[in-house]
Amino acid sequence: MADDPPARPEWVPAEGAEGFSSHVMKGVEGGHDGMPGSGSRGRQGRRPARRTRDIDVNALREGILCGNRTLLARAITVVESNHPEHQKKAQELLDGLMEHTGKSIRVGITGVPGAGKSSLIDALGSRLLEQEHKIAVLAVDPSSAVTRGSILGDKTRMEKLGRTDQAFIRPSPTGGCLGGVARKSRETLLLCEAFGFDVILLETVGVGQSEVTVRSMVDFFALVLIAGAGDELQGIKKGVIELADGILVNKADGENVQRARLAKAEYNRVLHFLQPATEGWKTKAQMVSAHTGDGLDDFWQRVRTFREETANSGVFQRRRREQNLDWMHAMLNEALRRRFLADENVQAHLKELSGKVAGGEMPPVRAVEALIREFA
Ligand SMILES: Nc1nc2c(ncn2[C@@H]2O[C@H](COP(=O)(O)OP(=O)(O)OP(=O)(O)O)[C@@H](O)[C@H]2O)c(=O)[nH]1
Ligand SMILES: [Mg+2]
Repeated sequence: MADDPPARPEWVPAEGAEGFSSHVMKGVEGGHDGMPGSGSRGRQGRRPARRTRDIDVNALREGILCGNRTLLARAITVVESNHPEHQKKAQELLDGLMEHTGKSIRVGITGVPGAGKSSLIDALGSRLLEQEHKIAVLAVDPSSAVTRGSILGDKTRMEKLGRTDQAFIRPSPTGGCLGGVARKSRETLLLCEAFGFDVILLETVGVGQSEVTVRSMVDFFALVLIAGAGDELQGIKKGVIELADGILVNKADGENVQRARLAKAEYNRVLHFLQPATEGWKTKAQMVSAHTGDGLDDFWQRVRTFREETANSGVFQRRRREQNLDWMHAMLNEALRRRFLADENVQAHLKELSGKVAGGEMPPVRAVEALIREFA
């Protein structure tokens, strides 16, 4: 679109710090997913890529470790870049920061659009700031690659957090598909930990696969529901409830309190019959209101108890280890797949074999065997 304005931050807080979460990038139109070598960047409406030789990994590392927000934001931009050279720099940077990561509590917040996730994060985050916590909020929204996601809404719905420079809010990276977005979000999370944020809140919209992905990045996973909408309307499947360590029945204020109470009882009844998401932990539903703040202290107390109990039982550490390994395997799968499909011999035969499989002339397994022989 020739008349598109040049991409630039769509929103900066009143004080306009450069390191703020204001870099909203235009969606990516291709099919790439942010992995190295995965196709071209969308050209239109992008700022020119930062030149690779301008990226000083040591300076970024030092900057992050001494709390420089501008350099943190710059490092995240490098992590989010799809450029293979930037990717290399990003990995070098992460390598040098790993020993400083892992010390936060990672909390995922999911729920259907409009359930009040951003409002809850704003209200809860503001309370936690008063308790001397350092808060980073990351959005994980695969659809943002196309639609720019909900961050445009979030700028108004995280008003309190957005006003203070004690909190850091980062919109969802664009990535083309969930895998790309997930990698970027994970790496951004690590940068935020190295920076010193001790509470990381990840918001994701509860439709499709993104909640499973966010579950695999966090320690405590909260599901936000609203009373009276009916399970079907909320698109909530039993499987999603089974991922949750806590259910928040939000908007329990005004005339809605009674309905929220009924919903809470109903969810607690359902939870009774389900497998808990975390070994040894009993998932419960509770009422909250982002508007009045009711229930937020209770919720945070639950998160703290969860952390204490699972750390004592070793479940906390075990989950983190498993998450790291799962991540490695996911990236290994992706890298192998990419290398395989880029192989000349594979490419030479793929079309013909695909035609045979599609036409029912060859069983898929034989085609796969033939392609793997070509690769080897
Ligand atoms: N009455 C009431 N309204 C609320 C409460 N929390 C959020 N809302 C309203 O619900 C609407 C949606 O809130 P958001 O916080 O943007 O919801 P969200 O889940 O982040 O939405 P998406 O990011 O678009 O998925 C807004 O109009 C809020 O003012 C609450 O506790 N009580
Ligand atoms: Mg939101």
